Amino acid sequence: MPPILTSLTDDARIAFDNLSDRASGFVNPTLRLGVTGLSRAGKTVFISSLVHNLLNGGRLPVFESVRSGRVSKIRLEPQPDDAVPRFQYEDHVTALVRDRIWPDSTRAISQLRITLDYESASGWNRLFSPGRLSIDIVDYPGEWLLDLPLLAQDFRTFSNNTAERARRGVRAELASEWMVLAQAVKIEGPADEGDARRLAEAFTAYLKACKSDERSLSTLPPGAS
Ligand SMILES: Nc1nc2c(ncn2[C@@H]2O[C@H](COP(=O)(O)OP(=O)(O)OP(=O)(O)O)[C@@H](O)[C@H]2O)c(=O)[nH]1
Ligand SMILES: [Mg+2]
Repeated sequence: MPPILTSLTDDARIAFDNLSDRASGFVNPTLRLGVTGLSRAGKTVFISSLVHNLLNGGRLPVFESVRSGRVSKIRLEPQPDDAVPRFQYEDHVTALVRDRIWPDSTRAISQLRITLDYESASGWNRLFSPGRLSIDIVDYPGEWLLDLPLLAQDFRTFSNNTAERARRGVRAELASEWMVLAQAVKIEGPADEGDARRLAEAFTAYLKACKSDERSLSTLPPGAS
């Protein structure tokens, strides 16, 4: 069979399969939705709030299919990846709605599956069974975004950049203890575990100070935890 005909036949077969799958209710497409933004951008609050509104019939004026009543059922389902923890939606909502506290900064990736039953906007598709869409929403620590530029740096470049930044502006004040220790270390002398530990602790304290500083220093390298 010539290739064009083969592909036409394949397309027709796939279309037929889709149609019959759809008719028998087997089609359950899945969307994976990553919510991205720097640390403290509001990802965790946004996901908790969106899911809470979807599950409880909240006002979502720009979500046309919900507003027009085409979405008939919305529920949480077990998220499909065993290797990824579940987004602790219930804990976040309890903290936000009952305890009135904001979530802690996210420490690890997590995922939540929400499944919607809907009626298609197209009259033709409405002839078949209702549509069903699963959305896997992924939350992760915004801090990870700042690690991406590290891929392009070797350790020496990273160290030089970090030391240079620590000498400038507000950071100079917060980094002073680490800088004093670092300058006192005899680089040519024998390696000393005690020195290494003290330097690591001072560097961590500097990063933590940047993080909690009200002047909000957001572009931190890894190591604050
Ligand atoms: N007023 C108001 N403040 C918000 C809202 N969403 C987030 N915030 C504030 O922004 C902070 C960060 O929100 P999170 O949702 O934890 O931010 P995140 O993007 O998940 O941050 P990481 O987990 O560190 O990546 C909260 O602690 C609140 O102070 C909102 O809808 N309204
Ligand atoms: Mg978060």
